[in-house]
Amino acid sequence: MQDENCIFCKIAKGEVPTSKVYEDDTCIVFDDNDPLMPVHTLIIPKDHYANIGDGVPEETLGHVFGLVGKIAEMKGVTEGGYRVLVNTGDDASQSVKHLHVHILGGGHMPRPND
Ligand code: DGP
Repeated sequence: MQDENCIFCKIAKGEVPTSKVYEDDTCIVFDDNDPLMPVHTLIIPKDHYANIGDGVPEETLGHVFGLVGKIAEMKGVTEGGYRVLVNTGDDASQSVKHLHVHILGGGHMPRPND
């Protein structure tokens, strides 16, 4: 399942270069190109789902979220802490309509309403 106009599908297929952190059969993980924090990394399934509510198989969701701790460790943010974020839809300002999980860290982050 791919969307030929989707930038993250192109990254998943290796058609667009990116700073890859990790890859397996189901997911690719790469650094965000507009980082909000010193560590800002995205985990995506290779298959195209517009967002977390777009019929993503539980196995795929489990795999995506199961990678969070491993990637946090690889990026060196386990001790200091990190934030896991999934923007979904327009009210959350989701800009790329392909499910992605942000891992943010490397410094203190206030709560969104602080
Ligand atoms: P969101 O607002 O949750 O949809 O965040 C999408 C993120 O994706 C945003 O932080 C910037 C990042 N991004 C968009 N296009 C590219 C790209 O081509 N390469 C990389 N590495 N990141 C991208």
